[in-house]
Amino acid sequence: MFEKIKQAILEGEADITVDLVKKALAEGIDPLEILNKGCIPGVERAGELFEAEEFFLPELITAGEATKAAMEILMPELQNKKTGGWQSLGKVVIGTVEGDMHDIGKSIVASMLTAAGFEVVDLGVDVSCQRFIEEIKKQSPAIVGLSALLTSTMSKQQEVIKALESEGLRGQVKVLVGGAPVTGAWAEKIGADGYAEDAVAAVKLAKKILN
Ligand code: B1M
Repeated sequence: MFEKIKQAILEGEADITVDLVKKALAEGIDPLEILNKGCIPGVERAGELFEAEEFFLPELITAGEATKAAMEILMPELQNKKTGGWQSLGKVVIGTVEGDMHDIGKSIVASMLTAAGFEVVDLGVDVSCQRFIEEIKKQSPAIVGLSALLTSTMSKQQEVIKALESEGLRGQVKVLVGGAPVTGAWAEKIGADGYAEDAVAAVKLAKKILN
């Protein structure tokens, strides 16, 4: 089943992907397992083929769209894991930085944080530094999460941290960074409070940071 989902994503077949994901859920397979063993390997393989120039942009786009279609089914399932008597662990404002349109990983992180009990405000993609600052002032989150998927947009994470400092807000909010090109060394260099390599690590780190 996971292999079929991966293949459907690689072929950019959104409808087939959705059918397979629904079938997997009906068979009782854990939504996180479907994501981690079917969807993510599919879209990542598309990236490898794009890098190797075996895939072109339209194929990368359709693989991304098929993944997003699958996520529309899987994300509510992941969030439903939230238990009754819910009490927020803290508010998180999250977004993909300016100039960057990649939203799949950021949305997974947002959903997993929600499932873990955080109150998440997802600002979407291509979020300017100014917008982050405005939302931090408005929402007073405990954590701001900055996602970057392009080496050329990583510097925007640093820009937000600098703006938080110049606005006198840095002491009020913890900064969590992530995204494929981001590393722990980069997080340390720019003065972030933490770096997580995936959504599970992001949840652990968010809990740790707030302790
Ligand atoms: Co883009 N793209 N893309 N792309 N794309 C990459 C990132 C790339 C590595 C592909 C490649 O060449 N191998 C490459 C970047 C090279 C670089 O800068 N180092 C690349 C490029 C070049 C581009 C364009 C420039 C292509 C072009 O136009 N010529 C263009 C840029 C557009 C823009 O943003 N301005 C572009 C466009 C696109 C699509 C629109 C077609 C599509 C995105 C669709 C969408 O998101 N709606 C797309 C896709 C799908 C990819 C790849 C194949 C997959 C990304 C993805 O969704 N991965 C990607 C290759 C790759 O990453 N292997 C690639 C699955 C996802 C679950 O993982 O996003 O890493 P990821 O998120 C993980 C962790 O990183 C972490 O947790 C997530 C869950 O485990 N994480 C965080 C993420 N954010 C976090 C935040 C946190 C903590 C953890 O705290 C706040």
